[in-house]
Amino acid sequence: MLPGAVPWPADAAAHYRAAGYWRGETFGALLRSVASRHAGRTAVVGGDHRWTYAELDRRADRAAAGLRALGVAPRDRVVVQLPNVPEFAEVVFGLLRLGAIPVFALPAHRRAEIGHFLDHTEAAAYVIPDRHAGFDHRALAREVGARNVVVVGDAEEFVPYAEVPAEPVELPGPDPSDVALMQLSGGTTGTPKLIPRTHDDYLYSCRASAEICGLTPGSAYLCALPAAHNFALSSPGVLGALTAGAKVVFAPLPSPDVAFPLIERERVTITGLVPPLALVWLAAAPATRHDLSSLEVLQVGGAKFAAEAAARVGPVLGCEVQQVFGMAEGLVNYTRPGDPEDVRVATQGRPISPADEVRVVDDDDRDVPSGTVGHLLTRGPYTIRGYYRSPEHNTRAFTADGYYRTGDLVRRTPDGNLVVEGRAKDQINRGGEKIAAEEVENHLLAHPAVHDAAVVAVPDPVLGERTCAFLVPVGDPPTLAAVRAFLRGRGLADYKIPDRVVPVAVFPSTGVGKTSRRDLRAALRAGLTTR
Ligand code: OOB
Repeated sequence: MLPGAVPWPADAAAHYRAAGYWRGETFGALLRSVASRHAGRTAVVGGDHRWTYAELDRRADRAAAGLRALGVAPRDRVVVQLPNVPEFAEVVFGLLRLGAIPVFALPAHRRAEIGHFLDHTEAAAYVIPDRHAGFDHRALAREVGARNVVVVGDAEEFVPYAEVPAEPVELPGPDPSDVALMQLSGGTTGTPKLIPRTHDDYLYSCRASAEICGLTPGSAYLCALPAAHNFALSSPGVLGALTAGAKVVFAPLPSPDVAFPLIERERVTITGLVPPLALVWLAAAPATRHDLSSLEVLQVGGAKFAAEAAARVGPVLGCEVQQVFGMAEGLVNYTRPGDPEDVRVATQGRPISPADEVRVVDDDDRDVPSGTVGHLLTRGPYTIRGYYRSPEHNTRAFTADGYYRTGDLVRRTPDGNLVVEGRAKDQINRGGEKIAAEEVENHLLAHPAVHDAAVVAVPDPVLGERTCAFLVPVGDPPTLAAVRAFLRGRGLADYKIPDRVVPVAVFPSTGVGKTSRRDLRAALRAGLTTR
C-alpha cells in the first residue's frame, strides 16, 4: 500500500476477497477487458470527439506511455483538474494504467486548494485545461509553481497534452490492492483531506453501482456534474458506465440549454444532478422542445432532495427519480429502480453492499433504536480506514474499530432505508458543494480587520444552505464586498466564499466551561434563524 494510506485489517481484506467484492482487477485491465468485448461500441462522447472502446483503450495505452516518458512513475501522485472533456477519461485511464495516482481536483479549485494538493501529495505533475469557465488555469499553474504542467489545449510555456501520447510500452501495471486514485473530502478541518481509494475497493463500488442502476451496454450516462466528483465519477458515473460497456456523454455544463439537446441527440438514459440543478431541470422541462423520452433515471444526490421535489420528477421528466446519498470516503446509498414511490421520494436509499456495516449511534457511540435519529457510522468493502497522511485527524474521524464517522444525522426506516435528518459536522452543504467552516474561518482570521470569525450555514430555498460569516471586527467592520475580495485574493475557490457577513461585537457565550467552536457556531446559527 502507498505509504501514508491506511490499509484494511488483514481479516477484513480476506473477507472482501473471499466474498468476491475485491476481485484483484485494476482499472487499466478492466478497460482492456470491456474493450475486447465491446470494441466497436461508443465509449466516450464530448466536444468534437466520439471514441469507441477500442479507441479509448488505445488512447489510454498511449497516454500511459507518454506520461511515463514525461517522468511520471508508478505511485506518483498527479493532480488532475480537468472539466468534462473526453480527455478526462483518456488521461485518467492513462494514469491508472501506469499505476500513477490521479488526485481529483474540482474545476472550481484555486490557488489555496491546488497549492495544498500539490504540496501534500508531492505531486509529480498537474494536468489542466488552458481555460475553463472564463478562468485561465495556466496562470494558476504559474502562481502555484507546479512542476510538469500538462495542458489540454493551448499550453503556452507548458507541455501540450496533444504531444504527450506515445507508442505504447509494456507496463507492469499496479497492484489491485494499492491506491488507484485520490478523492477529496468535503472536509471539516482547516485543510481539505485526501481520500485514497484502491483499485479493488473503487472498482467494486463502480461495478456494483452500475448493476444497481441497471446499466447495460445499451445505456448512455450523461456526465453533467464535474466528472472529478465522486458522484459523477463512480456512482455509477463515468467509471461505472465504462465498467458496464455503456456510453459516457460529457456535458460541458449541466444547464438545460446544454444538457437537453445532448439527451435528445445521444438518447441518454441516466444522469445525476445535485438538488438545485434538479429544480432547474424541473422548471425547464415542461417548455423544452427537446425530446427527453430516452431518460429512464434521474439520480439526485450530494445534498438532501426534498420529497416534494422528488415527487415531481416522474410526472415532469417522465423518468424515475433515484436518490443517492454518498460520500467520497466510501459508503453510497441508493434507492433502487422499482422501489415503491414513497421510498424513492422520501428516503435516501440503502447501502450498495451487503457487507456495508451501518450503525446509527448517540453522542456516546451507543446504538439508538431503529427509527431514532443518530450519528451515522460506517465501514465496509469500499469505505476508507483513514485519510492520506493524516494520522492525527484519523483518530477522530474513525472509531477504534474502523468505522468512519460520517458526521451525518440519519434515521433508519423499518424497511432499512436511510433518511438524512441533518448534520453534526462543521460543514456547509451549499447545493452539494461542501465547505469546511474551519477552513474559511482560518482565511478570515488573516484579515487585519478581523479579530474572530465563525462560519455557519443559513437555510436557502434553492441551494439548501448558504454560508454566513460572523465576524468580530477590529475597528470598522469590513464590508461583504471587501471580505469576498480578500478571500478571492487568498486563492480560495469561489463556492467557499461567504454569501453573507454579519459583524457582531462579541461572540455569544455558550454556557459553562470551555467554549467549543461547534457550540459557538450552533449558538450563532440559532440566533440567525430566530432573528
Ligand atoms: C457526495 O460526496 P461528498 O464527499 O461531496 O459529500 C458527502 C456528504 C455526506 O456525508 C452528506 O453530508 C452529504 O454529502 N450528502 C447528502 C446526500 N448526498 C450526500 N446529504 C443528504 N442527502 C443526500 N442525498 O456528496 C456524494 C458522493 C457519491 C454519491 C453521491 C454524493
